Amino acid sequence: MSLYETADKIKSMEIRGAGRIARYAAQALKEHGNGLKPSDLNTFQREMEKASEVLLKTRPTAVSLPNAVNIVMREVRAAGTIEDAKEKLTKTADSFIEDSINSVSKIAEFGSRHIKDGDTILTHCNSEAALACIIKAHEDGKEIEVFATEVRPRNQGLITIKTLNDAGIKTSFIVDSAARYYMKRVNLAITGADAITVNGAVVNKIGTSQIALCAKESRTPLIVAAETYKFAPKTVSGDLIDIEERPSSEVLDDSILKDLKNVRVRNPAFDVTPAAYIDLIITEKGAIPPEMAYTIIKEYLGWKIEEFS
Ligand code: RUB
Repeated sequence: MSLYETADKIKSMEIRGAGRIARYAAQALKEHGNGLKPSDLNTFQREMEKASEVLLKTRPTAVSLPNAVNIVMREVRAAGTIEDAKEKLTKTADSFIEDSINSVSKIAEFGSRHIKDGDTILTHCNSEAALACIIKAHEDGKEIEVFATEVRPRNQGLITIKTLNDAGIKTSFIVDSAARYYMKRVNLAITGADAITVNGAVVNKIGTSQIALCAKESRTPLIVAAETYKFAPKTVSGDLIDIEERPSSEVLDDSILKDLKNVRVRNPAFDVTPAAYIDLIITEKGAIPPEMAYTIIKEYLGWKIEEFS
């Protein structure tokens, strides 16, 4: 698949979910770079910067995308020759993809420890990391039950219930607005993340913050499962996470909307849950309280004050 095809598929959400987006971006950069036949290193590096821009423009919120691109491009920028650049590009992209897959397994292991026999868990959207924890707990022999939301307007909940069904986990499928109704029956909520800020706020699928509010009200713990590359270094120097607003046609058919002259459809794809509503963030390095987000950014994402001020 060409870099442009990957970019189109990320934009149309055929490739979606923060972890998958990051892995596909790394793979696209690798294949694109190896296919280039530049006359000199500068041209190669310039072409790779352009390719990075194409990927970065696809979706604005999941910070795993710029983090993956930066991890790979750091090596391309530091290379001394074209051969060196291609070798480093291949090596870094491959190891990013491998680490990403291993991270999900590690998160599953850590996450499963926080799930008890008899737990009823609510999950929202379709998160590979969150589902890995739930499936691992089931594989560890714990008797668990899941409530999965529908996730309007793109219905990612359908992918979630299929995965849970195939894993043999008893699941109830509910509309998004039923989250509070069922929260009293749930004793744990687990979601993924598209971005985590320096102050421990979690950006995830729209509706996550409402679920967090209901969870807090009924004293149900909320766990976020997220690889370290979902933490956002730029939030250290005050940058906000851009919240993607998607087309109105995802929510309401244009044929209906065209007669409603005073109506505008709003379709934000993500929202922000403050740290105070989150009990634990499970990363591949271990479980941390949201207040420790800065430590992850500093220790694992190579944040340096000079680079970001
Ligand atoms: C997906 C979403 C997921 C996170 C984490 O949104 O909000 O919860 O990306 O997923 P979209 P993962 O469907 O709009 O991409 O754990 O798989 O990275």
